Amino acid sequence: MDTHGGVVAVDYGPEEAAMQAYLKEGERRAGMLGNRGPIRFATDGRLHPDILDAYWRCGFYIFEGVLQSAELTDIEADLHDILDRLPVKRDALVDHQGRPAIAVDCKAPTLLWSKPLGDPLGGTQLANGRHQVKMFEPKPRQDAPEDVVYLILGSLQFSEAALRVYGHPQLLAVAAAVNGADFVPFNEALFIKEPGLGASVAWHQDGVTHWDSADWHQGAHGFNFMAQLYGCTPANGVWVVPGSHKLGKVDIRAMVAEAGTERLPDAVPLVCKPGDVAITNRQAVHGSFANTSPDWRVTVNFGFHPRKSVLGVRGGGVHNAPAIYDAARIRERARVIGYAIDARRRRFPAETPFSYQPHVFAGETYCWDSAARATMKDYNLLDLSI
Ligand SMILES: O=C(O)CCC(=O)C(=O)O
Repeated sequence: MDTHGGVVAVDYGPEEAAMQAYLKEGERRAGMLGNRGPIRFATDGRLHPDILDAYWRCGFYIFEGVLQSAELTDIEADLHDILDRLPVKRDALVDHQGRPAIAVDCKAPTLLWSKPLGDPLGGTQLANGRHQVKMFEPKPRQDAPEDVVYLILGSLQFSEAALRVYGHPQLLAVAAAVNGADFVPFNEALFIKEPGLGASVAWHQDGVTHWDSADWHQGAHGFNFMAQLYGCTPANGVWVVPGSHKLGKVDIRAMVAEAGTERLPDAVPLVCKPGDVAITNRQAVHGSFANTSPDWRVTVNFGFHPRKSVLGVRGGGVHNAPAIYDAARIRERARVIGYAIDARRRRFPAETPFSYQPHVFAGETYCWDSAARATMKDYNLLDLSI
């Protein structure tokens, strides 16, 4: 499998020239935002206030050089294993070697499929109708598969390398700085954008529960970390409308109508090298285009919420069954943070592990062993989806 490049046999057709100009101009504007650099802490040990300021100003920040090459190699090995075990086609039960395919025995939603270069969500009522406008769907090459997997949910049950990223001490320190020390999980996923095949994710704002809350705020629906295995470019990466996380629920249909194009003029791309990790506010207007470029984009995606946004809230319906998220549910789902920290400690013993305040206060310790592994099957039935 060649995951480092390939032949571009496709482009945006009649939109190609405008698209190329947009990608270039977006990258130029992204470079002017002042919201990227290594994770830095002030002398008091807190996340550097300049980082927090830039994150809250823009709605996203790119942490450079977070994952080192050994970790990227681990993630790539797991990715190859996952890709090798995918069902041969949508609804198939076996992989290309005739083995039971990955995830076919899962109860929770896991593999999400799309037509190659398609937009499976835009303009539909899926996921609460949040993807208001359908994106342009370039024509795939003739020998393209009928469907491709573009998103894998509950991904930590399929990749210990991704689980270890989830336990990264500096990223968890960022989560505590943004959401409070008692931050809680959201969900985890792998976004896979194969060159010439990868689907678009239509413009949207995440979040369902708090748009009309009296105590709504710019961080009410949490954030996602987006760790990049191969880096990402304007052509294959996520785009964000800076500052849009502060606006409340936005009429994306009107934005596109006003622009006369889905190439939203204020949006900018996340541009990352391998090992960079973006943090993106879920309330920001964001999306990604079909990947007609020659480059793979694989994102290890995982989100966290402020506990206050989750406790006692009726959530779900998008990622799993609706339910009221009580303290027991949160505690059960946050086990995975404990497992991730321990899994990471075993692989990277020289690092100081993150100390997750709710576990420390409750006197809970977690051990990543075979019994813990067994509990990960369908763990995402308990995602905290707000
Ligand atoms: O990775 C992508 O293309 C989309 C990511 C996204 O929409 C999200 O994390 O909410």
